[in-house]
Amino acid sequence: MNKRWERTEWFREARFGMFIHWGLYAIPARGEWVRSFEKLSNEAYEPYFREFNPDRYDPRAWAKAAKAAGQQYAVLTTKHHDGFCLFESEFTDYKASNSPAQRDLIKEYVEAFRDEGLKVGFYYSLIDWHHDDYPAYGDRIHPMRDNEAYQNRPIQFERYVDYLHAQVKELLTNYGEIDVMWFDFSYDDMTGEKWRATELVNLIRSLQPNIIIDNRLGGHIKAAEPEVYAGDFYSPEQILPPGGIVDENGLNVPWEACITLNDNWGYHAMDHAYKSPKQVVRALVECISKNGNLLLNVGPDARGEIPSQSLEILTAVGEWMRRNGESIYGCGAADLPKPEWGRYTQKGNMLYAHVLDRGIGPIYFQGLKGRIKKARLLADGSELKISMPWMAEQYSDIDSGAFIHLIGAELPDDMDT
Ligand code: JFZ
Repeated sequence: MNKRWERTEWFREARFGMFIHWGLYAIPARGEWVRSFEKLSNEAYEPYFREFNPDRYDPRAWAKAAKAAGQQYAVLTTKHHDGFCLFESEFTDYKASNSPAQRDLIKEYVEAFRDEGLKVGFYYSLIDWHHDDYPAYGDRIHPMRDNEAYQNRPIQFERYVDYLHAQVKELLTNYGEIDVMWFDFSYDDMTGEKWRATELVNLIRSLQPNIIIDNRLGGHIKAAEPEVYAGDFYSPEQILPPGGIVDENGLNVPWEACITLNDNWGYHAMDHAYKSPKQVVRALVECISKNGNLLLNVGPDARGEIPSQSLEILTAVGEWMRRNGESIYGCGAADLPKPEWGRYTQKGNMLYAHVLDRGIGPIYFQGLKGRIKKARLLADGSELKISMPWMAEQYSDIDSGAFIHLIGAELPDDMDT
């Protein structure tokens, strides 16, 4: 079995994680790209650093919310594109301990989520709009892209790459065992060895042998000679891939769709376009039905609290997961065509039928004639009569505002697992 498949075993079991985008940008409250969109200079953005004091920051509450939602791991922004570090670093003054927060926010996050039994991940931005040696020339996203004086300043990009490597070493040395390293993002010619990615990944693997890394250093996860920095899982963003993700030999590659609860990653005071719990559950089921994970994002506010709308959705999803999580954790795609009425997930010889779009009349299980040993409704354990032509009778239309209900059909032992 290849190392990637071994390393990602817990990840493919966990299936559902919490993404957390949090930093200075929570104060302007217009999303984490506010510096770029509004072309804010370091000086214009400085007041937020001087003001950042998340007095209601309680990562234990975050961890409990994630656990109650059924999420098994979390990934928190240690540094986003604005360059502000939530962690203690000897290589910069632009960090939480130098702001009015005066604390190592990452240390508290790691301890709180570990205490709740969740796996812990770090997001780290390759892009850095604050660092003096990060280029703005020819850059379509840097806040100072139109400022000639800034563009023509003498920079030493290798000095920035040294800084990047040194901070990753701090993150993976000072906080115990870390489970996920989530880099973001390579673009245009800023990719791969521009970050000295092979050297970086070799460093990471020497510090944290069991860690899994995303694919955003710029490599390609393929069977034959993947780059050292190709990563362990693909990270489709705000999309659910049409099918699963496979390598050139058609073999499954681990992947994780990262999706926002509203329309922004970082806190946005005017963004009330929240997905419903049912939409989240449907997305989760779809990911697993295609052998993928879902990393669902929350953007805490400037005081350090997850928005109440987000918490309400997570609580509702958690109730569904409490009753139906068996059809998610450790499950993957079934070797069956997608049924009209929804999606299948499968684990071993247990098939889970997620009835998402209930039509008129009975539910048909095409291709399963003679292969269903028994069927139970996961939500309450009740028996479902499966009869010719392999339809579920007595399947009352229980879609009365409840979520998707499941039919856990235990298949004959001889079915290929
Ligand atoms: C990136 C970040 O820019 C964003 O703020 C958030 O952290 C998200 C999870 O990751 O979003 C991207 C990534 C890639 C591209 C654009 C935005 N891209 O390839 O154009």
